[in-house]
Amino acid sequence: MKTVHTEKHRLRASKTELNGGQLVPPFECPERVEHILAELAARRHGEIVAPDAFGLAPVRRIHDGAYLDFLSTCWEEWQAAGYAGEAIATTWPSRRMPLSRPPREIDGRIGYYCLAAETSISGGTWEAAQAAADVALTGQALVAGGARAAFALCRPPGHHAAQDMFGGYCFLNNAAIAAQAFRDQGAARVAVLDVDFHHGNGTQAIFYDRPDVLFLSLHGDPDEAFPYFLGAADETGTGAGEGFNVNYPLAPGTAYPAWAEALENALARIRAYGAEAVVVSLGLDTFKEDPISFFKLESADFTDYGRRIARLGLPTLFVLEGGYAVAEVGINTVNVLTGFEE
Ligand code: SP5
Ligand code: ZN
Repeated sequence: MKTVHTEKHRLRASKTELNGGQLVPPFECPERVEHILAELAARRHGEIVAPDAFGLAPVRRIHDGAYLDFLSTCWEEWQAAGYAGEAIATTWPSRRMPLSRPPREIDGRIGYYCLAAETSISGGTWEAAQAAADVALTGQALVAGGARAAFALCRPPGHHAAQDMFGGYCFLNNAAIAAQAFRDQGAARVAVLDVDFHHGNGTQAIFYDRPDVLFLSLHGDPDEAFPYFLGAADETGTGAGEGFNVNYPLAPGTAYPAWAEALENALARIRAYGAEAVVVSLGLDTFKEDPISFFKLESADFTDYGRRIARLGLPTLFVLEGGYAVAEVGINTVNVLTGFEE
C-alpha cells in the first residue's frame, strides 16, 4: 500500500510538554516519523506519495469555525501577550462554572479549547496540523479511488481532538475528517477502529450521536490512564447514535491474548454493522516498552493484528496516532502494514 507523507510535520516541534510537574521535551516529536520512514525504506514497503491540498472545507465538516480561528491565531496572540514560553492552558471551564463561552483574552481562550495542559502550542503547530489533515484526506482519496488500503503518516496525531478541543498532542482529528470524507463521497456506513493505547475521546465525541459512523476503541481503562474522563464500557452512544459507540477499556498489564480477544469482538461488530470502509486510528503505544503506556504487546503481535484487520476484507485507511518508544515505532508500524498485506 502507499504511504502518504510530507515533511511539513516537522513544523510541529514544540519544545515543552508538562509532565510530572516539569517541562520536558515532548514525547510526540518529529523523530517518530523519521523512524517510520526509515523502516518503510529498509523493508522496501510501497511507494511514498505527497499529499494534495484540500483546504479547510473537509476540516470544517468536523471542527467548529471558532475553534479553527483559535488554532490558527493562538501562537501569534500568545506572543503578542508578551509570554516567553510556549502556549499552555492553566484555567478551564470546570465543574460549577456553567458560563461556558470562549473568553476574549488568550489565557482564557486557550483554556476554553484545551483538554489537557501537557500539550503546548508553538509556532508551526497550526500549519503542521493542517498538513496532517491533508495527509489523511489524500489517503482517504486513494482508498475511495479503489486502493485496498493506504497509510496516512499523520503527525501531529488527531484522535483526542474533538469538534472544539485540542490536547493529548492532537489538534485536528485526522481520522474523523477522513471518515467524514468517506461519508460525504457516498459510503453509507463507516467504521473507525481505534487501536491506540489511549481512548479516542475526540473521535467518540464527534460521532457519539450518529449511527452512520461506528466508533470502536481498545484502550487503557480510563480509571487508570489518560484521558481519564471518557472511555468507559457503558458509553454506547446517544439518540440516533445509541449502539454505535463501543469501548473496550483494558487493565494495566494487558498482553496480546486479551487485547486480541477484544479486537476480534470489535471486528465482529464491524462485520455485523456492514461498514463500507474502515479507518484505523493506528497508535503504536500498546507496545510493551512504550514510555507512557501500560499494555504489553510484542513487536510480532503488531503483524498478527494487521492480518486480523485484513480479514475484514474492507477498504482500509490507516491513520497514524500515538506511539512513543521511538525506535520501535517504525518496526511496529510496518509490522501492522505488512501483516495486513500478507
Ligand atoms: C495521541 C496520543 O497517544 N496521545 C497521548 C497523550 C497522553 N498525554 C498524557 C501523558 C501522561 C503521561 N503520564 C505517564 C504516566 C506513566 N506512569
Ligand atoms: Zn496514545
